[in-house]
Amino acid sequence: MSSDPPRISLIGVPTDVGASCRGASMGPEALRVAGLAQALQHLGVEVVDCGNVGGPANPCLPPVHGFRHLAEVAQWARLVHAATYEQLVAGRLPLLLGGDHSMAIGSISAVARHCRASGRPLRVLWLDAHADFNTAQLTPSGNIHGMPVACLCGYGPAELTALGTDAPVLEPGQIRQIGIRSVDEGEKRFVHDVGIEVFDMRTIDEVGMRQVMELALGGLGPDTHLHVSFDVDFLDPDIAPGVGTPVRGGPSYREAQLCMEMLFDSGRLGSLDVVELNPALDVRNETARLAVSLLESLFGKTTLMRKSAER
Ligand code: 4U7
Ligand code: MN
Ligand code: MN
Ligand code: MN
Repeated sequence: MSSDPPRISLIGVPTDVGASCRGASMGPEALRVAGLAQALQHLGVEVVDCGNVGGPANPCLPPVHGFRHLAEVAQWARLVHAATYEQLVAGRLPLLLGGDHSMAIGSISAVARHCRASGRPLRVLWLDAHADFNTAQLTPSGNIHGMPVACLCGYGPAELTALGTDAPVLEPGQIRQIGIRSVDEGEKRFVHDVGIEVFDMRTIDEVGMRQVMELALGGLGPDTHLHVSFDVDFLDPDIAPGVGTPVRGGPSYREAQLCMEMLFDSGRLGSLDVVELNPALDVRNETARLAVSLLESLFGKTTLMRKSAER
C-alpha cells in the first residue's frame, strides 16, 4: 500500500475499574516512560500526545448483579469514545494507552461509528490470552474487562452495547481473535455459538504465527479499517510479567514481533488499543519496554532495508 504515513494521537486512559486487580491505571505513564512517543517519532511517524482522559476513580466495590463498577466502566467508555472519535474525525490514528480492556468498548464503538459514517469496512483483531466474551450470567469474576467483545457484539447492558451507534457495534464476522488460551466454561460455548473466528495457541503451535496472521488478515478490502486491540497478556508472561491476568504459554518474543510486522505489512492499521499493562506487577518497566519494541515493528521498524516493491 502506498498510503501516507500515519499521524498518531496518543490517548492515555488511566483506569482499572474494569478489573479486580488494581494497577492498569498506571499503564499510560509506564508506556510514556518507556519512550513510546520518541520511538515512533524515530521511525518518521508524526506523534502527538493528547494526554490522559480523566474519568471516575476506582471505588473498589464487589460486583452487583454480575457487574463490578458498571457505572464507572460506562462513564470511562463514553469518555474514551468521545476522545477516540475526535481523533478519527481529524484524520488521525488513535493509539489508546490503557488502562484495563473494558476501555475498548469506548474505542471500538467510536471506530465502528466512524467506519459507518464513512462507509468503510471494519476488521478488529483481538490479541489476547482471553476471549473477553463473558456476560453478567457467565462471568466468574464480575470484572467487565472480561466482557468487552460480548458487549461490542450486543450482549450486555445498554450503557455498554450502544455507545454513539446502534447495537450491535460489531458482527462476530468482523472479529479475529489471536493467542487465546484461557476461556471460561460458559464463555467457551458462547464464543462457539456466536461463531467468532479464534486462532488459539494450539493453532499457532500447529500452523505457526505466519499462517495465522495470513488467515486473520485475509479478505481485507483496499478500504478496510483495521483496528488492533492488543492486550499485553497476549504475550507469554515469561517475557511480559507486568499484567494482572497472566496465562502461561503465550507467543514468544519472535512470534509477537512477526505478528506486529505482518500487521504493518497489511497497510490497513487505522486505530489501536494497548491495554492491561500493570506497572505495579512489572519488573523495572520491562513489559512496557517490550510493548514499545513491538509497537516499533507495528509502525514499520525493520532489520534490513525493505524491498521497494513491498511499499
Ligand atoms: B482481559 C476472566 F475468569 N475470564 O472474566 C474473567 F479468567 O482483558 C479473565 O483479557 C478476564 O485481561 C481477563 O474475569 C480480561 C477470568
Ligand atoms: Mn487478557
Ligand atoms: Mn483482554
Ligand atoms: Mn488482564
